[in-house]
Amino acid sequence: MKNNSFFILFFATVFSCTSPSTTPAVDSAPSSGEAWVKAEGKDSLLLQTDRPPNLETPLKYFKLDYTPNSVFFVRWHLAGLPTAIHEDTFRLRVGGNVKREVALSLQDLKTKFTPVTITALCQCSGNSRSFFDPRVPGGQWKNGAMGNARWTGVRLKDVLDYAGVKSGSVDVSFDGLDAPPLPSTPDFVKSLKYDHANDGEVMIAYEMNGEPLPLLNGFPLKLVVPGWYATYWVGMLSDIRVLTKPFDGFWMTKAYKIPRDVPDANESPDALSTDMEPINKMNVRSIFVSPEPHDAVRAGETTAVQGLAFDGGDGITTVELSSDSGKTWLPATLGPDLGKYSWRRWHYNFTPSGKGNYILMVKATNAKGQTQPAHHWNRSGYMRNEIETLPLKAE
Ligand SMILES: Nc1nc2c(c(=O)[nH]1)N[C@H]1C(S)=C(S)[C@@H](COP(=O)(O)O)O[C@H]1N2
Ligand SMILES: [Mo]
Repeated sequence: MKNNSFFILFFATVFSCTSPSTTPAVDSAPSSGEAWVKAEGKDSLLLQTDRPPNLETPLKYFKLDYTPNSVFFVRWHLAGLPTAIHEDTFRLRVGGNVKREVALSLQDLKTKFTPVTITALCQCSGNSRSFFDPRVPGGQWKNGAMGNARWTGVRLKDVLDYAGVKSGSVDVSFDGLDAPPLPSTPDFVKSLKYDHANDGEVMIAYEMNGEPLPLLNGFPLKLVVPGWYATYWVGMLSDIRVLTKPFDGFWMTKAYKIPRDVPDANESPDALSTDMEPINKMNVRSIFVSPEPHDAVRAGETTAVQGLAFDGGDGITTVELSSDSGKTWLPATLGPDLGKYSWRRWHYNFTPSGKGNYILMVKATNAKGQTQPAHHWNRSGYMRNEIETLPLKAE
């Protein structure tokens, strides 16, 4: 039995501007104005909200290929979270347009189906929203609303086959054990088109980086939708329904909508789109991880710059940097390819010729030739992928 509490403030220490005490492998000082929180089962994370728990991963952990479970970001919409889930009595129900409704125990999932493992980036649609200009409402995440992990579990397709999907199926919906605190708030339920759900890649994970999922990341089961934004990665997954009509729940029809057929959902504040569709595949993006903005570097000496690049699964082919406002671009060295749904680390040696202020820019391109816009904005602060800049001071 997992018996963790979600009421972070009663069980955790919130502290401002002090260094976290854990994980010495990658160190850097927290910036001013940040609140750190140590939730049950987690090391220190950046606090967004405590009820429901929304916690951000500090940038320094992105120097690692895989994001440790102890510092993996946390994002819940509804404050009604179970404080304990019993492994023995938990059941995953599959119903709707199927030949037989089934209720699977964790043991059933681990023994009746072939296990699969995939490395995939789990990125919140609102990652980096705090950098939008003009500012937009919503969780003011920096770059830490994402993490890269090895997910182990079973193919959703195998579970659907086991229940025997009947003809006429169009959508599949996914619900978790979290519940609205008030009946007026709609329950968090997401859906995928049946063909997507049945593609053999979408999976039900019971392990993350070789361990059971932390309760705060959706123990005991999380839907993994490789290449798609994390809003579809339903945690504490308990109910799957195969539907003969398009799913019309709030979290698909009202929330998480983007302008239809607009590259990167990039819109102008003066001309908002009226034709909207549900958010879906991740776009091409790259970020700086180290040094951090305004860090001092040495004039005439080489600074090792590193960061991350990722997309929705077509694969990053090049990452380039510019130190002259985008007039010329030079390639970065790509790190190991951990799979097409993983992020890819990159390295670049930068030598400032003399003292003064520098601004580096980074952009990635994928196998489809898709790259990043110079400016990016939309009203919801989703899918940020503007070419990022890093200000540095050479001394
Ligand atoms: N049951 C449930 N699953 C959920 C959510 C939620 O509120 N409830 N939030 C989604 C969103 S928007 C994100 S970004 C990811 C976050 O996953 P994490 O908490 O493991 O980081 O969970 C997704 N799955
Ligand atoms: Mo999210």
